[in-house]
Amino acid sequence: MENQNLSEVVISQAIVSSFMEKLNRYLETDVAIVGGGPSGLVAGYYLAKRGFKTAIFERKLSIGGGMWAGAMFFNEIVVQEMGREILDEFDVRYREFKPGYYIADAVEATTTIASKAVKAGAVIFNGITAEDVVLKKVNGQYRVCGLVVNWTAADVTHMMVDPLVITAKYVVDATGHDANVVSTLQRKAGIKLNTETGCVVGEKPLWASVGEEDTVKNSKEVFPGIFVSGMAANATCGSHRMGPVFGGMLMSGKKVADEIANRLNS
Ligand code: 48F
Repeated sequence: MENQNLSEVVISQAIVSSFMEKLNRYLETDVAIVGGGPSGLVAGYYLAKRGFKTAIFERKLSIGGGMWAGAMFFNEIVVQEMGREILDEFDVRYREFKPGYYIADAVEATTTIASKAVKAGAVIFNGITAEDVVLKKVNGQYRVCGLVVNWTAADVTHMMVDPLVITAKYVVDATGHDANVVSTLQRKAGIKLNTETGCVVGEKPLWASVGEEDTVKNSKEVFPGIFVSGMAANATCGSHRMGPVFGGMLMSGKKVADEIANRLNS
């Protein structure tokens, strides 16, 4: 076979035009999810599968958040009975370790869940950080209406570069332990959140069973237009971390997707 005479210009044109077309398409979206960890990816999958225009913004190059490394780099994850239906839905292989405790390869779980989310139609923008939200008065009430995003590279190097805006009917804070988006919203706007104290309560020390139950319970709309999921839900509402057990994370993403889908359909 003859060597293809490659044009560097065509290669660059393909990337630039294709990315711009994608970004343009998602400047207005149904749901903007911040964080491509397990809860964000699962939420993205269920929303996209239902036909909603869904974008996931991940500040790192790699998606998967805390799921790649299992625990202390032992790259296996534990999923309890509660999350087994999600492993089945995504075709992640697992085996029973003890009754009610399932073990899966962390890399298979991460790559398979991410792949299914993308194939369902969720578009992932990696290397992009959500630095703020769009907050407007709609019918006399403040509401989150989108995200303010910038290249992570600009953020890390503290370059003064103005951001772009993604408008969204709903935003999901799936940023993990820091609950970055909701914390920024509260700090800047001083608004009252739907939590016990009206503020971001903060994460409590590790308690696996309570943390796992709560992460699903706490996955909800905490201010008009913004939901929290996964560890961000517990950090926002003041519950425990749970360590390397992932059923709650996965179910939390599904719950948020179900609730947003109901709102968008009503
Ligand atoms: O931390 P992460 O995996 O969140 P999660 O989905 O899952 C938590 C578990 O991994 C684990 C646990 C389970 O037992 O406790 O920690 O709740 O993923 C959060 C993702 O959000 C990204 C971050 O890089 C990570 O991939 N992220 C955080 N802040 C931003 C962000 C931001 N401002 N903009 C974009 N991405």
